[in-house]
Amino acid sequence: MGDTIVAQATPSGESALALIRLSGELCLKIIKESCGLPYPTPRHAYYKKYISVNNDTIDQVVVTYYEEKKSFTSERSLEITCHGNPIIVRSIIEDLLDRGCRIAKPGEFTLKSYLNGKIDLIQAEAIADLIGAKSKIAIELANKNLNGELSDKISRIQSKCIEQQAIIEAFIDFPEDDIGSEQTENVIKELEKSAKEIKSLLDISERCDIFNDIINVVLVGPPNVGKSSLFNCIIGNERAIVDKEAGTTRDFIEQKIYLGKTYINMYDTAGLREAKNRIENIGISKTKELIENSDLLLLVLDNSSPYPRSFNKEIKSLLQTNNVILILNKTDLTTKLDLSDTQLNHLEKCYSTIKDKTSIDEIIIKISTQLNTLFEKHKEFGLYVNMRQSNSLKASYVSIDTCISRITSRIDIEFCVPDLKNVILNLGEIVGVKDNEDMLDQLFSNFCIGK
Ligand SMILES: Nc1nc2c(ncn2[C@@H]2O[C@H](COP(=O)(O)OP(=O)(O)OP(=O)(O)O)[C@@H](O)[C@H]2O)c(=O)[nH]1
Ligand SMILES: [Mg+2]
Repeated sequence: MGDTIVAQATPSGESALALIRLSGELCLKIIKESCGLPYPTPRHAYYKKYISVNNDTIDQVVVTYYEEKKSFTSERSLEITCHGNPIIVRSIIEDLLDRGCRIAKPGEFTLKSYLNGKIDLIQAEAIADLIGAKSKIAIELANKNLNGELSDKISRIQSKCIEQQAIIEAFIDFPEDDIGSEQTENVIKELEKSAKEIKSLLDISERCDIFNDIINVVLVGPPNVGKSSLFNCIIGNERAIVDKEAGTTRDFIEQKIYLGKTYINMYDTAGLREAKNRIENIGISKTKELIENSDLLLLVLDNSSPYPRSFNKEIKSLLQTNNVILILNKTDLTTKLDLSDTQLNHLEKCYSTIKDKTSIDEIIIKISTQLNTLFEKHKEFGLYVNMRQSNSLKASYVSIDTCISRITSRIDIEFCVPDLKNVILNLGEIVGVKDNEDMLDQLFSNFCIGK
């Protein structure tokens, strides 16, 4: 009999309710003995007292039983919803351990589901992606993978390659067939089609990084232009120190916020200038690192001061990224800024003053519109391909390319079968391998406990 595993599926800490999840043979015995339900109707929610092995009532719970083959893991499963007090959760889990269960490893429920053939590897990964998604579009794409869209596409390419392998093997077995025949041309055509499809999935994977990482939005500009003031207004909290003295912010400040349809990391940074102070210079180097890793820059200038010519040498690095919003701040004061003979003049401008909330709201709308365009570009591809999947795609692309060259050049044609087998194997690995324990351990260890 395999182990029966248990874990809290909801985050720890106080909450209205908490969910404890079990999978394994002992589930039926446990629901009978702890909740007095010897013959539970599967998928029926029962409101019961949970009684411990020592006959103490731990809590009033809602318990649901799932029969074998019809649960997420394909094993007998139980879901116990108790009140979200960590002491209650702990008491129930300790009681379940006394009854013979063991604590689940990270991702073990999903691993069981995969090993028992309920989902493939792409779908297992999609579950982790869905939980960790930082934006609505990332959720949408993870859901598509969970529904099997990517798996279907890869399986279709794989079946086509298997068909072509059979045809090529027939050529080799019956060499009297003319190798230059129409049939050979068809094989090349079919393989080229598959190669193109693999390539297009690879192209998608290169643009998928945005879904793995949180978006970085960085406020930059000369000192004293109002970056920290704007930062505080955007995040809705007086986090950063604001002062009339230039060079106030030295170490950058980071705040995670939900804006538009995504989580972003918003950064306030040290003003860029030729500083004499050593610590300020360290801050400025950090600002430059953040600029390099940014997805969107909010370049702030003071609309009430003449353009600082010394800022020109900073501009080159700032404009290397395509995503810049130019904010002209302090519009409540008299305009003295003139950008007409600067490289910034062509940028779309956004006017603001911290004294007018509407102007701040407009900046927020601009940021979310810009982020949405960034995402929409990715959404067009309609699918999500992660790094592991992309590595296997790369390997299959190399093999299919070699295979096509061998057939086209009519040399070493018998060696193209191992190439094609490699393609098929690598595509198969994307959807699932069951005999690579190290790979599975590594993949599922990134999951949270209880999933
Ligand atoms: N009148 C006016 N003053 C502003 C506005 N925004 C900021 N200030 C003032 O400008 C001064 C500098 O503001 P900060 O937000 O500290 O500027 P900063 O760009 O973060 O400056 P450093 O950290 O030194 O690079 C402060 O005295 C603010 O009160 C604005 O829209 N209008
Ligand atoms: Mg500042």
